[in-house]
Amino acid sequence: MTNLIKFFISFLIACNVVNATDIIIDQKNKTFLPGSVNAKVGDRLIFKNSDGFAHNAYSDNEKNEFDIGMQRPNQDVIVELQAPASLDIECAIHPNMLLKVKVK
Ligand SMILES: [Cu+2]
Repeated sequence: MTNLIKFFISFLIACNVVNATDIIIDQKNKTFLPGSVNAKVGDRLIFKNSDGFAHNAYSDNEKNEFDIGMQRPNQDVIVELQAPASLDIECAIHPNMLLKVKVK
């Protein structure tokens, strides 16, 4: 690999880190707020829990698979988005909760 290509790849990686956005997703009254967001690879979802009981968030999408486990009230959990995809994120404790994330 030439040095120019190496430099260019490093530059792209650096740009992605600089442009990464933290997207806050609250969980309140058994609802993800907001209920749908647009994001890009490298962005971070910051899950908050404003309810007085535990929540969860998980994704079965093969490119962005995660399960944050038992999330206690007022606990923050961070998930970095790995690949372009349309995600349906659900709470294992409350099956009616749904968060749609479109990752570009
Ligand atoms: Cu929940």
